[in-house]
Amino acid sequence: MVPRGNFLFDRRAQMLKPKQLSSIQQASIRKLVHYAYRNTAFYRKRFDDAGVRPESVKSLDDMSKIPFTVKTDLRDNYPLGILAVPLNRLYCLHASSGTTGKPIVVAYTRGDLERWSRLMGRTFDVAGVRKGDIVQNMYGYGLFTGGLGFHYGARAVGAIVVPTSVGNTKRQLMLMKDLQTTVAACTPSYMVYLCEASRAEGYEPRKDFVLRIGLFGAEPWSEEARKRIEDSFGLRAHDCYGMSELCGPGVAIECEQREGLHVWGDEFLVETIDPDTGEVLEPGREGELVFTMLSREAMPLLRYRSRDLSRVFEDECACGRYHSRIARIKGRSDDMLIVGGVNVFPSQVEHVLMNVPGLGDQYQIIVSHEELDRLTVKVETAKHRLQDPELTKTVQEDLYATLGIRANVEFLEEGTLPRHEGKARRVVDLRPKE
Ligand code: DLL
Repeated sequence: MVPRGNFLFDRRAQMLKPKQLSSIQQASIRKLVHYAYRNTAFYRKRFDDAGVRPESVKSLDDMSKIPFTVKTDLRDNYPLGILAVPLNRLYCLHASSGTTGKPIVVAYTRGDLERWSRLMGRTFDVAGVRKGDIVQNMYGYGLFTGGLGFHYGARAVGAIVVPTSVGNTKRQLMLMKDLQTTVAACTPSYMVYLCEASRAEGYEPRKDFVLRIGLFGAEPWSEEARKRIEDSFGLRAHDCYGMSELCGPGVAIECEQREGLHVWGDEFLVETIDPDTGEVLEPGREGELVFTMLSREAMPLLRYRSRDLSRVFEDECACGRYHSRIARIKGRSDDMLIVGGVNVFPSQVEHVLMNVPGLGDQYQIIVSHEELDRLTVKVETAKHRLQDPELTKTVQEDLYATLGIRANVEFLEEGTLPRHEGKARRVVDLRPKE
């Protein structure tokens, strides 16, 4: 039996009051702006070009004076162009999982690594992981921040970490049963796949496994996927958010209320902007999240445009924490498909498909162009329903109601579509590139 109780790792930071949070942020932002200006040629030039003196940023009200940093700034300064410390102060490097071109390299000093471990410790703690829990860490170990990030978090709270990394599904399931794993950490799409794979391997997930907590993130997922995972395994699933540029996972986590993800306000400032105009939006309005990491040493990042779309809310959470929350990520603005002029997020398609009884968990979205843009949704179902006109009609109508465009629907036999071990790639865009 796992020991329970009010452990509260890093309690003081978790329970900071609004006034304390805002005074930390006010003091940190002034320090950070000077630090970045003094120690990086990149920010010195960025500020000078914008005609902003570091001393003019006196408080949070002056945030909008600070120019944005974007992904291409990091690419253009590959590999270590925004470094604010000499090389001999670095402890570790990671890199983003970019699919095209050069990756983004992220550098950590010893202090940065300690801070990241502490943030991950809070992530585990908030989700209820305790000393004695057995954590099967199925995020990829390597350049990707998922594997080591979750490893450090498990170590921080004193849980037992099993570093299985990605893949080898049969062995994952065997160890999950034999070691009596209590915490699963992986991408939500892989966990959905584990539901299917465990049954195919003859396991009865609720009987054979004793999972009680899931830490899922690194990609958008839906409430319906959460329900499928929870119903299959009888665990409680928490959404975890982060990105390589901001240290990795550990930026935001759902508490037991699961009404948004708390962003640790003593380390991150979060704003929402209109992705087209850059205008700062009021809390509650949907837009692109922009992050400033307040005490990063190796690689300061000011007002970093995440491309992730969400909302920020600052009202009190029933859990008693005052760190503001972001809503579940809707998707990345650069993952948004424009099909015949209509905006389509892959997460909306998942939401529809997972609500139709009789469909499998795996799907693919194909966009093609034959005179007009065409959207085809391929989804797996049972053999006897492959030609079911009623099912086709239901899926088409539900997709139309949600997306506002007509989609072709193709049913495929179970086991046909590719399975993913890390981040799922659901979209195939066959349109000619301009
Ligand atoms: O995915 C870090 C991470 C690892 C987060 C494990 C959570 C768990 P990157 O590979 O740099 O880092 O990808 C960052 O993934 O900008 C989002 O678009 C997406 N993402 C991350 N977490 C979530 C989430 C890691 N909970 C990019 N929901 C981010 C939706 C997410 N999208």
